[in-house]
Amino acid sequence: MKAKHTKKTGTAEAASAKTASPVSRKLLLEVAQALDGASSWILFSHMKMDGDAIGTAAALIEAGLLRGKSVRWIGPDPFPPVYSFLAHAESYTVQKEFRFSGVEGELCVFLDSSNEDRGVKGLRGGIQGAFILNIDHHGDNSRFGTLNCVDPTSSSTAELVWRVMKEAGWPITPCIAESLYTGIVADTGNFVFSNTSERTHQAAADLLGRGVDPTRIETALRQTRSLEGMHLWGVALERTCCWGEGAQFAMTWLSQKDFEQTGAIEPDTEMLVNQLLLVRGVRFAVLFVEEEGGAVKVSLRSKEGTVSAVTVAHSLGGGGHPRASGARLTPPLDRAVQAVRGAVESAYAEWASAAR
Ligand SMILES: [Mn+2]
Repeated sequence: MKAKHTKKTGTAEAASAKTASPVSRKLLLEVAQALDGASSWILFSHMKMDGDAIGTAAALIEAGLLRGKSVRWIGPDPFPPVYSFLAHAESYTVQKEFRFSGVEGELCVFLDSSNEDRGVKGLRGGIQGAFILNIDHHGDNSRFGTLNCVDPTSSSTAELVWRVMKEAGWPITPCIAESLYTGIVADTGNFVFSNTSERTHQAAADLLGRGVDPTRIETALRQTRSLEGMHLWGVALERTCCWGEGAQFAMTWLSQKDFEQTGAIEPDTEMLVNQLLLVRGVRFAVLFVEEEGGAVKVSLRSKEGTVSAVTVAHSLGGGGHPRASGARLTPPLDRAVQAVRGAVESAYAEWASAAR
């Protein structure tokens, strides 16, 4: 995105142009029809499943059961315990490999996955012959589905699933509402990220009207940090350093040794990278986490008015959204740091020359 500095007009047209959805009402209905036409649904969650992936799957399980479907929910990674307050959390099964059985009437539903490899390993080829429904909001979605419902203007896959249900007139029970609301707050950082639109708030208002208790979700999701995790954040925050033009890039890192010394675990790093954006003047943040196997997980966050996080992520073989992306690099950690700093700087040079 070559977002030049445009003066904010604050007009309604500007706001609606920003959020005009590429997904038509007709397509929303086609999604509902595809779901209704199948007798059994297999829901796939992507690796390192997040609140959006989980919330949408939980909502669809409830909707599927209400519609008399048999529903399975699988993914390659363990279920993050923080989301176990949601209904149907216990239905999730870890499955590393998947081969489509070829049963008629079975629908494979990918939620919040920009490509099928983000789902269950071995899927390529393994899923031939299946009807794949791809519901997602990642701009880099590879449109791998038989039916693709992809909307990068949607804050979350949950917001998109809400539109499907509304358009089709499906009942949105309190349990579906809570699941979808959780997906939305997870992906918008409680309605503060730039993906938050008028439509996001309309969805939230509708869901709140169905009995969602936002405090229950906030307590379950965020007021759950372990003491070990807080100590790990302390280590990472103390190491934060800034560089680049106007010191607008910030980074920090965590090694396996830091996890050992604090007793923290990898999920404790969730939301950590966002804290770096709290430093005055910082527009781009990077967190490096050395994983157990040695690979280096890189999390990228970007504010408006600088290089996009997904541009940098793509140059590193990763993906994601303009404002939040990630990649996984080979060890050692210090070489990954050099590679990412170089990628940020060259993407910035290109962005700055295009913006001038
Ligand atoms: Mn999402």
